[in-house]
Amino acid sequence: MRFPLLLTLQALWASVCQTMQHYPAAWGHYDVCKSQVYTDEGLTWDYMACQPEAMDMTKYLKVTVDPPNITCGDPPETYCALENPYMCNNECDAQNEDLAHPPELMFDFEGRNPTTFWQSSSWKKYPRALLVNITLSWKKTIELTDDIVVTFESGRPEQMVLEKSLDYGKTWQPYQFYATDCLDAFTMEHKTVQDLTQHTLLDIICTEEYSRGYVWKNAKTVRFEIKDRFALFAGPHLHNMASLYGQLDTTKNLRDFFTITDLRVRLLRPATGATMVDENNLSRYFYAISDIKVQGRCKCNLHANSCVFDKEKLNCECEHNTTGPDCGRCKRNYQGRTWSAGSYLPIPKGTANTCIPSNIGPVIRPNVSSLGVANRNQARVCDNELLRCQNGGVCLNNLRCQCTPAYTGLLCEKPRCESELGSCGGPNSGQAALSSTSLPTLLLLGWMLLRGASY
Ligand SMILES: [Ca+2]
Repeated sequence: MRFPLLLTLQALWASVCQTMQHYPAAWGHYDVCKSQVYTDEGLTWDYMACQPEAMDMTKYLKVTVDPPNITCGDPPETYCALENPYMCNNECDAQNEDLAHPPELMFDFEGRNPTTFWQSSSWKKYPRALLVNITLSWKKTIELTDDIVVTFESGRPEQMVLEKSLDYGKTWQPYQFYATDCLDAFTMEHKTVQDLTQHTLLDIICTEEYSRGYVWKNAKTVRFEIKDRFALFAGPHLHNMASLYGQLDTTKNLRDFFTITDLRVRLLRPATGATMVDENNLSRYFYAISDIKVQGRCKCNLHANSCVFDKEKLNCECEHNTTGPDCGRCKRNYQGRTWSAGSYLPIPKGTANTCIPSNIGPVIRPNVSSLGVANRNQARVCDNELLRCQNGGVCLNNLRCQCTPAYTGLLCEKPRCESELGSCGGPNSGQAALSSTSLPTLLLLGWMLLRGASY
C-alpha cells in the first residue's frame, strides 16, 4: 500500500520541482493563447489560458463630471490658497486655454511643472454641501491590477467615497470610504487595509489615513489599495501569484471584487485645513485633481491575450473559438459544449477550455474492447485540432484520451483528485489543492515521506 503512494508522491515531487525550475518568473503571465507543437501525429495546436497585459487604463475611459457646470471658469473665478487666505493668484477661466481646468487634465501626461489639473468651482454655497461626482466609464469590463491613486492639488477632501459599477453604471457599490472622521461622516469605524485578512478582504472600510492631518504639498494622494489586498494571498512582495490566481479561479466574489466597468469618485466635502470654515473667504475651498491612476487589464475570461481600442471602445481579441466583448460565449458553430472561462490552473499554463464544434453530435464513449480506427459514423472524442486531450493526455485513434496519471475525464480535463481522491483538494474542488497553504504542506509531506522511506 505504501509503495504506490510513495511513487505517486515521488512523481508529484518531480513535477513540482520541474515546474518551479522552469517557470518561476513566468508565473502569472499567461501571455500566450496557443502554440504549435510537433507530436507523433504531426503539427498541432496546444491551447493555454491567456490574458492581456495590464496597462494604463486611463487612456481608454470616458470621464463625466457631475453636476455639469461644476468645473471652474464659467464665469471666471480667482481662488485663494487654503494655507494662506491672502495668496489669491489661482485664476480659472474656461475660455482661456492657459487658465482653464477641464476634466481631461486629470489624465494627461504628468511630470510637468507646474502640474495640470481639473478644478471645481469654489464652495460659494456654503453651508450647502459641495458635491461632485467624477465618473470614469470604460464600456468594458476590466480587472484592476494595481492601486487606484487620486492626486489632489487642493488638499485632500475631508469626505469622499470611491465607488464601482459592474453593470456599466446602472448600479453602484462602494469600494472605500474616506474621511477625517469616519464615525462622524459615515458612522463607520476607522480601519486601514492592514486590518484586513483573507477572510475580510471583501469588507468595505472607511479610512482616515488619506484625509487626516493637513500637510500641504506632501500628502496629496488618496489610494485604493489593490496590491495590499492581493498580498493577502500572494505574500508581501506578490511573489506567490500562483496562490492568488488559484483563489481567483475558484472564488467568484473575489474575482468580481477587482472587476469593474466604471469607477466613481464622490467628493462630499473639500479640505478646509482648519476646524472652522472661513465664511468670509470661501474661494479657499474647492476640489482640484491633477491625476488619477488606474491600472488594469481587459477581462477576457482567459480567452484572449490582446485587447484593442476600436471605435472608442475596448474589445478582447478572442481566441479558443470564443466571441463577445469579454469572450463570454462560444462562436456560432462552436457550441459543442457549454462555454466556460479559461482557468489559471494548473500552473503555469492553465486550462484553455476551448469551445468545440457543434456538429460533432453527442459524444459517444468508445467501446474499449474494440479500439481500432474510428468508424466514419462514430463520434470523435478527440483529435489534434479542436478536440484536444488536455493536460498532457494523448488522443488514441480519435476515440479516447489517454490521460497522464494526475488527470481524468473524457478530455483529461479534471484533476484526478477532484473526482477520486476527494480529500486532496478541500471541500470545493481539486483546484483548491494549489492554494497558498496547501502547496507547501504538500511539499513538506512529500519530502517527509521520501525521507522516511530512505531509512
Ligand atoms: Ca494632470
